[in-house]
Amino acid sequence: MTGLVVGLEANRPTVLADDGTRYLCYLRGRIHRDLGRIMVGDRVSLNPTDPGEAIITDVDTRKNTLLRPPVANVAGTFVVFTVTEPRGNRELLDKRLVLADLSHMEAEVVLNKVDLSSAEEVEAIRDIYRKAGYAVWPVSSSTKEGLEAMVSAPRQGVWVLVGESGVGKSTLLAAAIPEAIAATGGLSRIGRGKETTRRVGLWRLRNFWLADAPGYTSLKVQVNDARDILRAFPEFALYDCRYANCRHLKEPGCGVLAAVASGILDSGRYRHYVAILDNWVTPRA
Ligand SMILES: Nc1nc2c(ncn2[C@@H]2O[C@H](COP(=O)(O)OP(=O)(O)OP(=O)(O)O)[C@@H](O)[C@H]2O)c(=O)[nH]1
Ligand SMILES: [Mg+2]
Ligand SMILES: [Zn+2]
Repeated sequence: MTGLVVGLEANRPTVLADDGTRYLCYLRGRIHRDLGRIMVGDRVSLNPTDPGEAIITDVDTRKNTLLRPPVANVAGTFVVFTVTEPRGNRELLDKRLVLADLSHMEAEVVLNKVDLSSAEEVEAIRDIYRKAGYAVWPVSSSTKEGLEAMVSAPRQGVWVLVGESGVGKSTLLAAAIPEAIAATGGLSRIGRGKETTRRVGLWRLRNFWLADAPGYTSLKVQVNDARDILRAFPEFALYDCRYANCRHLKEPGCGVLAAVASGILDSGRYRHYVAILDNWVTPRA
């Protein structure tokens, strides 16, 4: 049978088999040597041994991995952003959206703390990211406004909350999966300071899984091709450029530059695109 690793306690994986049964697992010899490498989110083959216990015989090849928190096969990230308290840095938001794309993950934008923000500002940001093709969820983790709409949207697989410190990732987790907090006696603090722990669990939320540890993805990557960055700026493709391979920097007849100049295209998104190109793209020699 096959299943999904939903927990990892003292290196013993808990697997939810496809028939709905939970097994506390051991790893077989060959895989045992790679023990450190089994992760929540892994798809595995297993053979039951005793009631509630099974041996893992194989681990599927991963689609991608996140290191903080350690989760395999991440389908998507919720990039949490706040308009106020703290005033969010939109360049970091755009970087996280690019990173998700580069890692073959979907991304959705969560605008948290709407109870503290001006409705106009929230609507302006929402509009920019909707036009860029992202699902945007204005929510308040405090009042739970918008939370139901966010969690009940159709999506599949394993999702992780990511974002800057203080935007409310932990509060959002507690609001979305109170059982997780009750079960663990607090939120896991993976990869932060001295409290680093390997514990991370997956919780079923409607039609997807949510990791109970937020992400602090490193915002440094190396990319060879500007087109890999452009995929995360799909709204630029709405404008026609003279050259098919236009990078929208200084090329004559660039429709993106014209759209920014006339104010149709958000200049922030454009500036961040240029900054990301500068920071991350190393042209092939
Ligand atoms: N008013 C209001 N406050 C919120 C909301 N969400 C979170 N907060 C508060 O914002 C502060 C930071 O929230 P956390 O959940 O700790 O933020 P975090 O993203 O987990 O921060 P780090 O763990 O440092 O990365 C806390 O004081 C929360 O109570 C919200 O929707 N509205
Ligand atoms: Mg937190
Ligand atoms: Zn162009």
